[in-house]
Amino acid sequence: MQDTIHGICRSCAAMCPIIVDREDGLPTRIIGDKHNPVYWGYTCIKGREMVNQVRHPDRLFSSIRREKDGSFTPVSSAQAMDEVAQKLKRIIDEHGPRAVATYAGTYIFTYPATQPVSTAWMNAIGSNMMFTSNTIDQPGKSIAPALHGTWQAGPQVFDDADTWLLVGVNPIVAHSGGVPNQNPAKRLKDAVERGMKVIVIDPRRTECADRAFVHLQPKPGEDAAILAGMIRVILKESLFDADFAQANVQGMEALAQAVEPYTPDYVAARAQIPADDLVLAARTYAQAKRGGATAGTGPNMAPHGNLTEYLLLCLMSLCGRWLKAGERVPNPGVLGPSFAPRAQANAPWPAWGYGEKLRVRGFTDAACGLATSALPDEILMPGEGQVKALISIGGNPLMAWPDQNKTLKALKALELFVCLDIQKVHNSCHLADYTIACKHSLESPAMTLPNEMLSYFGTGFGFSVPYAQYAPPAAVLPEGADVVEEWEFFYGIAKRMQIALEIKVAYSWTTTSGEPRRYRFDMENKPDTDELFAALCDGGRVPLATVKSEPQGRVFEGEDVFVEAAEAGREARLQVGDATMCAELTSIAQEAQDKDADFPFRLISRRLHHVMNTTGRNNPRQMRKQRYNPAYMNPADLLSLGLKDGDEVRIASRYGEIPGIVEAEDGIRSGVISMSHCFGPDPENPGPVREFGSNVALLSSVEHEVDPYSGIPRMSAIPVRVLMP
Ligand SMILES: Nc1nc2c(c(=O)[nH]1)N[C@H]1C(S)=C(S)[C@@H](COP(=O)(O)OP(=O)(O)OC[C@H]3O[C@@H](n4cnc5c(=O)[nH]c(N)nc54)[C@H](O)[C@@H]3O)O[C@H]1N2
Ligand SMILES: Nc1nc2c(c(=O)[nH]1)N[C@H]1C(S)=C(S)[C@@H](COP(=O)(O)OP(=O)(O)OC[C@H]3O[C@@H](n4cnc5c(=O)[nH]c(N)nc54)[C@H](O)[C@@H]3O)O[C@H]1N2
Ligand code: SF4
Ligand SMILES: [Mo]
Repeated sequence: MQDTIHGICRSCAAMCPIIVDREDGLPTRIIGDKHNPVYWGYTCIKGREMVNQVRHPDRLFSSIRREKDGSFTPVSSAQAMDEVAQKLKRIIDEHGPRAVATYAGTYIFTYPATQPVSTAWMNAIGSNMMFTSNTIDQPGKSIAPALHGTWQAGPQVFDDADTWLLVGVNPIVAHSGGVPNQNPAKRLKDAVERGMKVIVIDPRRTECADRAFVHLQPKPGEDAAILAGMIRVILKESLFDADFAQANVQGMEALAQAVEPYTPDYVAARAQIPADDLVLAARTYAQAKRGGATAGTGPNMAPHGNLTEYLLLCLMSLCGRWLKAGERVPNPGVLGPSFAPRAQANAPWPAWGYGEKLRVRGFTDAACGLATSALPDEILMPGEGQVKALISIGGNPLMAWPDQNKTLKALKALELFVCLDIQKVHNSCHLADYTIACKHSLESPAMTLPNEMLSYFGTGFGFSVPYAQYAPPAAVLPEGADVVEEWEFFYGIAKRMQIALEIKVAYSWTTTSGEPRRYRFDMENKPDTDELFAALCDGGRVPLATVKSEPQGRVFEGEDVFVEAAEAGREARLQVGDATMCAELTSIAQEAQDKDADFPFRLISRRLHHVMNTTGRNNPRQMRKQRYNPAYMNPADLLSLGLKDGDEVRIASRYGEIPGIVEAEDGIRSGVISMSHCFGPDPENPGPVREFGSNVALLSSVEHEVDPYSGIPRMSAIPVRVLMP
């Protein structure tokens, strides 16, 4: 039987609405929904190719256990949970709950129930050792607001802004934010056509830079200096919003002092950009009426990521880029709670130095979470508190974590390693004692709550209109399939360990005041995913049932909500002169400029359109142009090294060396190599670079050049040299 239903793509955080053609319940074609008012029919190859992912030969429809000889045996999910629960109990009895850690990777975000239930389970066993990919991604996005404070009413939105600053973020390819992730290419094009002046800071002429009014193409890793330079121009020329600053901002003198060394000429020389362009960027940003600013993975993975994110917030606050009293609230909430904010600051809060203490390199819990880069050493280092068991949830530690050699050693040292995955590819699952076969995103209900809550993550994230969608499963399972949702695994092992689960904090509850909410699980009768969705949406502005009744998704307008004036006597201010950040600015201005002379190139991070980190690499249709991750370089650099497209080189940093296949890309500045992550062969079973690509994580060290709070190592702007094979 053929039919067509509405669905939600969950291959990335954009959560595009899709139309799924099916044959007997099995997807045969996925296209965008051109009638959707927010996405206008957008999809990408990663989403459309899910038709080849649900029944891919690598797909797991049964959990697997790795035997002592390295072979794999299929086991039922019930048996896998029995055995895992038993082993966990023993580990906790012998070593205490801290010996158990979780790592949440990419595929936790689009599954609303996973994070609350896995956290409830960790709370129940008494372990704080919860790690996520956030601390190897954009940890500055969580650290900076803690140091600066937040604006209750949120930022001005992209839709009516006349300037927008994108720093090392490329939403046209990544659909991650910066430009809201609903059809970002069209959004950016339309905005420029209506007069928006886009400013891009990126060493590469990206798809977004093609639309820029000013494109600063700096030496990588100089973003903090560039933003300090822009702030200095704005302060010197009095281009800031004096009324807003007077009422809501503190620390202006400290900031002015810290940016003083960053004259246009100094920044131009450091970052190797024209001084006039820097001044133009500063004036363009400050003189526009409305605007926003977003940084992405590029600067967050380069040194000084927290500072870059912090200076962006300072720039926003100096220019009053926040919603003011009396303005209409663009998104008053749909599945999440009603949002009726005031035009006032929330004071800064501690960014680090509390909660769980790690045994390595002095890390504590922090606004971004625990340092994932320290987890391998927490596993390898003997002594009290040593981590013995790790559960990876929709992640791929072996391919994604910095310093692959150490990661490999650590994963092999575990007493119990469990991966929750949909497929078994040449990756972490090969090392896992149990791989729990999970439902594909098309096989379970979906809703857009995570994307809605993303607006709290940064400027240019989430929905700027009250849009929502709920979709029932869009693909049936084959007969005999034994797959679980990630949250069901945690429920299952909790039940076997005879512990009760309770959700105490859910991201969708955090903005409500009054009585704290709780969701206590019935440990006898398992709830279903829809019941959990209902609990997470409890208190939402629009009932989940209403959203369910419109399966194609829509904008749920209600009565207009306006930002209210600040409470009388409100004292909280946005802090632009944080002492740690100002001291970091001062020290950057003093650092030697020639310390990397032996490493003349800088290797930077990038996303590839056709794959999502490691996901998609086993689909020949997604890899039809290239099977590997090219080392993209400026054509003149290739010429001067005597290289041509397709030649193999070696790329060496201070900490490691990888092979690379070079390819010319006109838009890359000279001296830069742009290369994507999550490639490379199984390190224990090396294969040809033209087949597997190479793993750039081998170029980073988790011991040197790491951020003191998030632990993120230098994963972009890495000093490297090019060697002939
Ligand atoms: N050097 C360097 N390192 C990096 C980066 C970089 O730019 N440079 N980027 C960093 C960033 S931003 C991130 S977020 C991390 C990514 O780090 P991870 O999240 O650890 O890596 P992924 O490859 O995204 O892992 C996804 C895994 O989930 C599986 N999967 C796919 N779909 C599903 C599903 O629906 N359910 C479940 N349960 N599993 C599924 C895939 O098979 C795969 O094994 O890597 C980081 N590492
Ligand atoms: N197609 C696709 N989409 C994805 C992913 C994917 O793998 N493929 N991954 C997803 C994930 S996990 C994430 S976190 C997001 C990330 O989303 P983004 O942060 O937008 O990631 P990129 O597209 O790599 O954009 C980062 C940009 O930073 C630039 N850059 C690198 N180093 C520097 C630097 O030192 N300074 C400056 N100014 N720029 C620099 C790079 O040239 C690149 O253009 O994307 C998500 N979306
Ligand atoms: S942008 Fe993301 S959500 Fe949209 S179709 Fe592509 S993978 Fe799916
Ligand atoms: Mo990421």
